Amino acid sequence: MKFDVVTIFPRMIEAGLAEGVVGRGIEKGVVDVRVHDLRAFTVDRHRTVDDVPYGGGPGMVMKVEPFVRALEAVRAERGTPAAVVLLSPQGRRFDQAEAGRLSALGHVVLLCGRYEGIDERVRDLVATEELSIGDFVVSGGETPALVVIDAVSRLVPGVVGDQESVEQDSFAQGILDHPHYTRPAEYAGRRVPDVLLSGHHAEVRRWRMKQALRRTLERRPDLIDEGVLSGEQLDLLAQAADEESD
Ligand code: 4FV
Repeated sequence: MKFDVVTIFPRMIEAGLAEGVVGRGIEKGVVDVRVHDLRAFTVDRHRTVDDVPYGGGPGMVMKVEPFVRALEAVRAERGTPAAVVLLSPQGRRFDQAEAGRLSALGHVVLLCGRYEGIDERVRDLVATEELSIGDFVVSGGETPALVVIDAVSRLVPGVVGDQESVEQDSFAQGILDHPHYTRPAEYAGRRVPDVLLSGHHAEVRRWRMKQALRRTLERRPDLIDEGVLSGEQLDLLAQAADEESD
């Protein structure tokens, strides 16, 4: 999986990718991230990437020309990407399904904004799509870009050691994750559920599925799509619902 990130803060991206499974995925060469400093695509000696907004108002707007030149350079150096994603609050909501879609594209460019916003012509001339990591405002597109790279890279075979754990991730099955426990078996008077100490793998699997469904029902009923649940899951969901109502 290839990523090209265009930003005025390259070190923020490099630092965010230096550790953990994504960092190891990059070391293993399974994920290939190239970071491009937007200022390298300016032509004035002040390396200007922003300017005052037409129509007045607070703050600054990022100029279109540096982004256009940056994309030309990415195409020349790395080939034509399958998608050029602008990270912004105006984008489509990024979620696990979007991560899956991007992970199948092979080569994605991520454009990071700063200041009040980006000249609209970047959307028309450079970006092929726009993604938001949520209905809140952060100070730049770098953190959203790191969120996208992390979530997508985990789906690239060979990045997460145990692929099974990716399949069991929250949302991978469209529902929330089940509770997890490790030693000690008792802490502050709280014992680990006996079923997890029983060694009965089938009962453990059913308990975990039921807990995941119960938690989803409680916290994110919007995620429950009975159409995709198996017969067993529907039974467990009904049991969880009954227990909720008791
Ligand atoms: C954002 C988001 C986000 C808006 C102006 C950066 C900021 C500043 N990006 N999902 N939420 N971006 O808040 O993607 O340029």
